[in-house]
Amino acid sequence: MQAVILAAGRGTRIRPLSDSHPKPMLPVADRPLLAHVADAAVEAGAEELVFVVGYESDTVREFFGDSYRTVPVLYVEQGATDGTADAVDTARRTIDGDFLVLNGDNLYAARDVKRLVERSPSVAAYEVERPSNYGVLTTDGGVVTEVVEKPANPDSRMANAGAYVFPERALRWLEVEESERGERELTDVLASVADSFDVTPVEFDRWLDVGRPWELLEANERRLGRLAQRLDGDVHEDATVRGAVAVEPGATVDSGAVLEGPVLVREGASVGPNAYVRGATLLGRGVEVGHAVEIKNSVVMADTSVSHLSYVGDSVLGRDVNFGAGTNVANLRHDDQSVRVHVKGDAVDTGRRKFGVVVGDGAKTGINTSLNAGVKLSSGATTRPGESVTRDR
Ligand code: TTP
Repeated sequence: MQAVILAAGRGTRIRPLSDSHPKPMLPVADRPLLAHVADAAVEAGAEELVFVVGYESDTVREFFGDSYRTVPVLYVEQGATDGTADAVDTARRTIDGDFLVLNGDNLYAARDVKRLVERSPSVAAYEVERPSNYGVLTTDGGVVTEVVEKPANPDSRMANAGAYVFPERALRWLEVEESERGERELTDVLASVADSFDVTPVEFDRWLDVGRPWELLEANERRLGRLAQRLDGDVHEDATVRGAVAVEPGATVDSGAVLEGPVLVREGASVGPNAYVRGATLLGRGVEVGHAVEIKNSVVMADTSVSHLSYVGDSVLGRDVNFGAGTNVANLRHDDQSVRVHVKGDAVDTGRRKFGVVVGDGAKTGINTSLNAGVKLSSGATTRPGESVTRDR
């Protein structure tokens, strides 16, 4: 069976992290999010991976090449990102037989995807707290009868998790009308499939849709939670390592540093003397953590530098960021309410009591900058020495 993996989106809600990288290529533990999706597809038995790409597609092509874990890889380029049904339509000519569809920005458990493939035709269902925010699956006698978008009075708590195994005939039903948000959506294709076939809802145990910055942090928390201790890099004998800490070859951890897992220190990264890095934290390739810096529960992408005496907590830092000495991140509000982050102009509740900042590629802070909880710095932004930043910039 072929797996069609949708990875053409612009990732507007996760900006600035997607300013120069497609969202599916953002790091989750030791590889891009999209590679976790590809892994799930391969482990579920996919015999070919068809990536639908568009925005910044070269990054995807360079990473996967023409095969992944011995499975052949094809790419189709979606011109305008007109929706998930349009994305599959782009791949139509390459599809032969029943096919699996996965979102390139969702974290799946391979065993769930495997069950989906075994029960074809099928759709992934996931139990959610607030079904009225989702497309809700209505079932009768174990088959899907309807998908109702954002119902006021939902029939169940089973959300459409956006993973499907469609029969080849579904290719005839891709020309659906535009939805309210102006996109041609696979949900509407599912409705046509369900009219002619018995579509089985397969309840997924684990599922995470990575749309916004704090969901990338959560994806990392989940996957770093699977780390085992592996000290292949150069760890000073006076450093302390507790729990699931992985230090890749070519990474260094200096004297007096304390690492409490889960922590992944990627190739070429360095942790300075007396630094304190605690879980769940990813230090990407080439990251430099200075003397007496504390980093907690954060994603720090490649080639970023956090200079001496800084604190970073519950944050996502892009690539090539430079935090000047003494930069401090707040990650908790005085009123103990959960932290809000602006997404496309609206203040959105992250649902997290602790959340720090989101920093775009190449941003630089002056020494002794204070960054308030929930602040976003755009790519290339700068702050002045001693500045206290309480609004996005
Ligand atoms: P979305 O998360 O709905 O869209 P997006 O990734 O562009 O993000 P945002 O809403 O923040 O701008 O898309 C779900 C998946 O489908 C995702 O993996 C991207 C993919 N996709 C396509 O491949 N083509 C498309 O036209 C659309 C809309 C999405």
